[in-house]
Amino acid sequence: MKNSMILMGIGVMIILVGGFVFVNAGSKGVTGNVINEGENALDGQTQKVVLSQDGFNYEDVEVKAGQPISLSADSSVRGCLRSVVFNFDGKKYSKYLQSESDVLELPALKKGSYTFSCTMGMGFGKLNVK
Ligand SMILES: [Cu+2]
Repeated sequence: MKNSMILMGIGVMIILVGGFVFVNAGSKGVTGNVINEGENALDGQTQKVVLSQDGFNYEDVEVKAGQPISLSADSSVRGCLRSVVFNFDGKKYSKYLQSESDVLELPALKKGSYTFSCTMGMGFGKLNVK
């Protein structure tokens, strides 16, 4: 009798824990950082943008307006260009993107063309927001 109660308790626990994990995983797919490439990004989602180097500068990148940006740099970006700085309305956003997994979070932007550079002001790039 006692054993079956314990077993039932364990069963309920497993269902609760399982349900929690399931719900958690489910919500992750909806509200987490669902990342899409540029134009395919859906409303409210973070867009992933990967910087590349082009000569002494950055290749221009294009993003959608009104959605936060998650920016990283691929292996073509070398030296001081791995340290980027953006200036939006007098607010600075800067990070040293040491590896390809380092990310600089940028806010949602209005349409326009924004210039950015390495923190030394040597290499430049254009962020086109459409
Ligand atoms: Cu530089």
